[in-house]
Amino acid sequence: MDFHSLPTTSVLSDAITICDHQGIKIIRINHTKATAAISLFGGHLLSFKPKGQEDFLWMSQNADYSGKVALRGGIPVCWPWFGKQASPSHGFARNSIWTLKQHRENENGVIVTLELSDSPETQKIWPHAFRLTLQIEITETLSVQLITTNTDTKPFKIGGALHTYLNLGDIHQAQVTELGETFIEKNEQHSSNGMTNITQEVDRIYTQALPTVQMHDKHFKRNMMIKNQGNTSVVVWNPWSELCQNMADMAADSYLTMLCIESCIHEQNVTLEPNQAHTLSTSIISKAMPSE
Ligand code: TA6
Repeated sequence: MDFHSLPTTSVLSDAITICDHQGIKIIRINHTKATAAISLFGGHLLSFKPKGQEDFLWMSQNADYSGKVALRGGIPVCWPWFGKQASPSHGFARNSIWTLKQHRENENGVIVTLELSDSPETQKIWPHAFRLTLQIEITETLSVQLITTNTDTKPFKIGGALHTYLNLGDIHQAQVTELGETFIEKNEQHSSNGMTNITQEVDRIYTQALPTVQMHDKHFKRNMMIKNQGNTSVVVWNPWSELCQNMADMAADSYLTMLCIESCIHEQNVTLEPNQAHTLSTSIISKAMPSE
C-alpha cells in the first residue's frame, strides 16, 4: 500500500501531511532523509523508508483497515500486556484511536508524538488512569519510544511490546544474532547459542538477549541493528507457511519476507507507582553488508 499516493486531507508542515484510508487517519512524512506513515488507529507505524533504501518495516498487503482489528505489519503497540494474558490479545492500545500531540522537524528529520489516555472504554477493560506517549523519530534511522505514565492514585503493573515486523528480502537468507542463551517457546525453556536461522514456525521469547539484536539479510545485503531498552525480553516470531495460510490478513507466502523482532515485556510485571513513568523503546539502524 503506497500511503503517499492517497489524496491529502490536511497539510501540517513542509514534511507532514495527513490522508484518510477507509476512515483511518494516516500521518505521512516526506522528508529528505526518509519517508514514513503512521496510523492514528493503533498509534501504529506502518512504514519507515530511509531515502534510497528498502522499507525497514513489513506491512501486510491484506491488512484490515476497517478499524475493527489491529493492523497486520509495521509496529503494533501491544499494551498494557503482551499476548493472551487478558482480553483483547496484546492489549487494547493497538485497537484504540490515538491523538497527535506534537510534531517537530529540522534538516535531520521529523519527530511525531502521539498520545493515548484512559477513557470510559479503556477503564472497562483495564481499570487504571494512564497516559501513554509514543514518540517516533524519523531520521536516517528509526527510533520509537513508548512512555507509560501512571496518572492514577494507585500503582499498576504493565507489560507489552513494540511488535516490530521487519521487512526482509528472503527469510531463507536471513539470520538473527545476539539473542542470548535462553528462550521460551510453547511454555518450555530452551538453551540457545544466541543466533538463529528461520526454517520453520518460530514464536520465541528470548529472555537474555543483548541490548542490540542483529538481523542479517543477505538478500537486501543489509545488517539491521535493533537496539531495545526498557524491555525484559526479545520476541522472535514468524508464522511460517501453514499458520500464514490460515490468517485472513496475511497472504499465503508473506512469511517469506517478514520477521518480527520485538522489544518486549512478556509478563505484566513492571510496576509503576503514581506519577512514575516507564519507557519501552526500539531503534533500528541499517548498515550495508560488507561484500563477501
Ligand atoms: O509476538 C508473537 C505473537 O504473540 C505470536 O504468538 C503471534 O500470535 C503473534 O504475536 C501475532 O499475534 P496477533 O494477535 O497480532 O495475531
